[in-house]
Amino acid sequence: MFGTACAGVWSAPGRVNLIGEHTDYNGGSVLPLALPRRTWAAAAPRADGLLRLHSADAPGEPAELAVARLVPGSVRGWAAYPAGVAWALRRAGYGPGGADVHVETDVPLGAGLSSSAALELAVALALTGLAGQEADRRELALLARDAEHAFPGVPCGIMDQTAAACCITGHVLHLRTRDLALRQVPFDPVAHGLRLLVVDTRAVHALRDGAYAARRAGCEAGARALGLRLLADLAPSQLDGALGELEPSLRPLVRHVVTEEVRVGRVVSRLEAGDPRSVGELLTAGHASLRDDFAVSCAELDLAVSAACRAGALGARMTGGGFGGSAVVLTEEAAAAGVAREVEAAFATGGRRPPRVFAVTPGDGARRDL
Ligand code: GAF
Repeated sequence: MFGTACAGVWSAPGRVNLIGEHTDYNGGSVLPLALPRRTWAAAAPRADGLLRLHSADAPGEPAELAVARLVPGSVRGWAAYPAGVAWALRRAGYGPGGADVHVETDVPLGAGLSSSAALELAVALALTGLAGQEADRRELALLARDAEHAFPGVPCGIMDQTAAACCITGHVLHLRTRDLALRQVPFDPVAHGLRLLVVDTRAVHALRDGAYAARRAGCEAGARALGLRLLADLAPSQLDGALGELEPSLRPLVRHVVTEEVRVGRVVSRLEAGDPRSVGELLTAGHASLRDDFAVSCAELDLAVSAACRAGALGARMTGGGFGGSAVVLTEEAAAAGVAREVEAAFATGGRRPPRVFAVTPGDGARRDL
């Protein structure tokens, strides 16, 4: 692409969140795993301070930007993500003067599987790697999160970037977002005769970004009204009393965040006790809370979850921000093919685009490949 050999190839995965949704900007806990699907960044340093960016998914001439002149709002389209990362790294004293970067991915785009964070972390690792720097993974995740706020302008939490940076094979990442304490919790569905399926509904809803920001603002308003710094500071035993103090529109948001935090704790305990089968019911309860209280599900996600459960799955829920995107399903291995068929049949009956259903196992976080 650039007429020079690359100095290295770095990659980072997409993620699926097992449970702990819309808790990561409330100081709560999340439990993502890295997908065995990744974004790769092949890169070479440049001495002239230019960042040239090319993606296999955006054919055409590379974007060409001067790193020192990058400012929020100055880059549009997919290049805003890597440009934002270069900007955030530079402000923190990382990265080379300039670089040529080519990216490719097999993470489904726009499917709620965090292709953005995969791109950000692959590029963050590439740029620090080119400069011979070894940055702390959690710091890189925070810088990538800052980049996403400032450049594409998405007010996301810290889950996706930390998952891309810190997940390891065979585990879910238990991240406490209030202080970024993290623990790797063993999760090997295949060894237990289980399958974890992702259902990419291929539904993308236009209200996605504004509605995400509105939910976040609602949670912050709820915390303020209760005199809390973070909503996750509210103990479950205080929930009923707190709901009585809130204006009606904020009550379901607060209830979701507090009950979701309890569900995450239970899932972690059950996984640590070596009983992954029993987490299914908690996944389905989490979906009901996201659908009824947090109101971030949609017809396609509800259809995927109900069809999977009807076909005998142990549990299912939407995963990620919602309003389209993907669901995650836990099922016995023997029932997995039937569950996938039932979900596909339900979509066909409703005249919807066929969903993509695939099994996943927890993969590796960001790394250097070459
Ligand atoms: C999106 C955001 F990017 C995450 O930070 C998180 O809030 C998630 O939605 C909902 O749990 O993926």
